[in-house]
Amino acid sequence: MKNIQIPKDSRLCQKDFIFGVATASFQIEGSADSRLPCIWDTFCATPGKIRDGSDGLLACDHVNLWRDDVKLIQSLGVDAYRLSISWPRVMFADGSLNPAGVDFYIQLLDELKALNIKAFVTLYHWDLPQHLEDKGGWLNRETAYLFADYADKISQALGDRVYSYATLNEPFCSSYLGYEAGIHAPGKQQKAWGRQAAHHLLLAHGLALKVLKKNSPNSLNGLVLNFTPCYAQTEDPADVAAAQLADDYFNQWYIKPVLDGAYPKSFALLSDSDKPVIHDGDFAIISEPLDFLGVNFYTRTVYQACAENGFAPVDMVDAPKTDIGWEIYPQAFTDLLLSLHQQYRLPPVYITENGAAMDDKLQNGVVVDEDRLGYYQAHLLALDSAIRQGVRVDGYFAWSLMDNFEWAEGYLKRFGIVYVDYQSQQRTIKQSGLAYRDFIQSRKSC
Ligand code: IFM
Repeated sequence: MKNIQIPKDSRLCQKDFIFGVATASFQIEGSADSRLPCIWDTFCATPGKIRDGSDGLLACDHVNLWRDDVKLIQSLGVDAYRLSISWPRVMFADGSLNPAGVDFYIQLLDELKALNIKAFVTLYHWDLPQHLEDKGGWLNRETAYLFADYADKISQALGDRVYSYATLNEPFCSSYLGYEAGIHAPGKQQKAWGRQAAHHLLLAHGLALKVLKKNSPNSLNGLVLNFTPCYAQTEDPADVAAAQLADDYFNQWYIKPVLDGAYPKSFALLSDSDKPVIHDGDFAIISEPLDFLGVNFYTRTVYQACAENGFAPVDMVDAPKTDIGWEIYPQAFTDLLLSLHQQYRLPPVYITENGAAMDDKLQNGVVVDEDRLGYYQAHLLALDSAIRQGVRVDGYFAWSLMDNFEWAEGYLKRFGIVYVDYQSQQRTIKQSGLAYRDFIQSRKSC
């Protein structure tokens, strides 16, 4: 297969449907010396935390190569580029803006604007300044207010350059993986900490969203959440209840407070010592109306009942998987969008991340990643199906523009539609990237 084929009458083929590519600051920028240290610098420097022992000091050297990278983005013919701003690059520890860091993003955004590429900017994609972690990080309520202050200052500085702001990327990962499971920075491990960090992240989102709406009323201002739909292994009521519980814990926990102003009912199952401290008025802040919801989707998880925990994931041994071990199950993408549409009054949705890690090989100057191309083909059709069934989706971003630092996996997993040779920093558009480009191009000429 060499092409992406979507029926011509699909919403995805309309010219105002936005197609883009996405990255995040710590994963591509490098030049750690020109910003303050963040929690991922510390985590990378802790032996055993990153599978290949790597770090983000150079990454894709985007801070130096950004002009070429913007040309690369332009060559893909996309409508939009989703990037994140590094909080520790644009702010000093005293809370004032760092002019050099701000200038980097201003130049980048100006270049995108000159090329008519819409900028989707995320303010927090996990790189918390280390000096804030030293004061408790997301366990400290004050961090939420400092985040709103950062949102205020940076959005004023960036003026009208930003088409869309997302406050946070995937608060599930920052809170659960970072403070409960301990497999992401800052590597803390306690259920109560995960729940408290989640609450403070949601609070930070609500506070910052209000600020963004004031400072940048013409931008689409919202939040990006990741969803891993939960399926029961069997129809046995115990397995069904287990999947439901897991869904509450991993998915609904982050969307329900934002859209309904409350945690899921299973909040009541938490022991008192695991319940987060919630102040009067928090839910009113957290449920500030969104202009858009960003949905990140990669895979699903199947659950069975488990006496100890309530739910336990089942390894789908024979299922097709990506190189990171995630099951390829596009039907879950359709199911997810339909279930969100049924459960909530959704604002317009953008698919802010979707993609696959594959074991790519650069041979004779080309990367033949038919497996990734197949993933995109199947997931775009799954998206088309959800839209045909009534879900409003206005855009789609491939994760990722290019291979980059994949968190605890280091550089071992490649998610890009562009291959990065980390020795030479040479970029090569993979077959999937060429197909994505050709599909976008064909749509424009309809
Ligand atoms: O690379 C990450 C990204 O930073 C957040 N969403 C999931 C991607 C793949 O793991």
